[in-house]
Amino acid sequence: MSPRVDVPIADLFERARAGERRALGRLLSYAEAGGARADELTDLVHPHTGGAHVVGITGAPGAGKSTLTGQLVAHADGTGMRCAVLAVDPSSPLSGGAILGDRIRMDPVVRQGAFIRSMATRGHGGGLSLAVPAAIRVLDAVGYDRVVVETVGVGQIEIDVASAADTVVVVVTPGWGDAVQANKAGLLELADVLVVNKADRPGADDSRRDLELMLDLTVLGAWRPPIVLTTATEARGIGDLHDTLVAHRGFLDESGTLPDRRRRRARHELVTRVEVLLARLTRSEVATPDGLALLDAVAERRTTPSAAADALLAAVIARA
Ligand SMILES: Nc1nc2c(ncn2[C@@H]2O[C@H](COP(=O)(O)OP(=O)(O)OP(=O)(O)O)[C@@H](O)[C@H]2O)c(=O)[nH]1
Ligand SMILES: [Mg+2]
Repeated sequence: MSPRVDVPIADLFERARAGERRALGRLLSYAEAGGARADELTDLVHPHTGGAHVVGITGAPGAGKSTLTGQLVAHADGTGMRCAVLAVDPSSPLSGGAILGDRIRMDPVVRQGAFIRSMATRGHGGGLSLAVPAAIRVLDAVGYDRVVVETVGVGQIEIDVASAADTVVVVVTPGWGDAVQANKAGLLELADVLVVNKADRPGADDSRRDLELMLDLTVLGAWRPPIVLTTATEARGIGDLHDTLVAHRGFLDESGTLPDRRRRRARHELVTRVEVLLARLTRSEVATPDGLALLDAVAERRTTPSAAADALLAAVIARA
């Protein structure tokens, strides 16, 4: 039994850039685990990022996101585009089952030799909110042309992924309910491209019309999200979707929107980082003798919660 050698991150990065998948896998584990190693990694790869087109794919559970992702990556690969997939599931702990399910549905991805990685709730404070952008950055830096991030359309992680993506694809299925739900959840506001998947089922054209109506009622910028009909299981509409993604990327470049998006991404990531940092410092400060004294003072009503919070914040800032 040989002890696990601690390879420097810079060496792993060089090996990953040269196409070594195991090295890339280790880097992603560091990104996922967070902490000092993840920060070191982020600092190392940051100058090498910006080349990949980051595509977020979201939508209700079971809408066909993984099947669609598989087909999309297979198609892109056929055009000579190298893709990596990050499958993010905030609802389940990482299990063999989840990975296996994704791998089967993304069979075309695996067959093409594209890189696929699953991420679940495991991770550091702030968890996926920091781990996802960190992992995207690694995949970008090692030279993938397109990084596809699949997430289930619920909750905060959606906002995180949308902020990290250049292009956000929202997937709905035929039936009025799905489009309305997506609208209510605020997903339509995030969308750059809308997909009605399972177009083999009745009602796909109705869904398209419903979405057009919702878009008519939305204040849009220079880009009106195109609506693409797909049947992922039969690889139909995939070429259209691919072309639409390429067109959106072109729009971002030509309209000068890309720097705005990247600034928005930086803002979101920085704010999240500081929030996570402050939360950690606050929890440790409250466990110090001074912190405990503050808790007693509030509990015994010798001071007010807001005065105690101000005192705690001052102590955290003094220590930071
Ligand atoms: N009829 C039909 N079924 C589809 C289509 N696309 C996907 N499915 C099926 O829908 C089911 C869910 O597909 P997935 O690709 O796992 O959907 P998902 O959105 O990734 O699901 P979660 O990640 O669990 O949220 C599977 O049984 C697919 O075979 C389609 O275009 N038509
Ligand atoms: Mg899926």
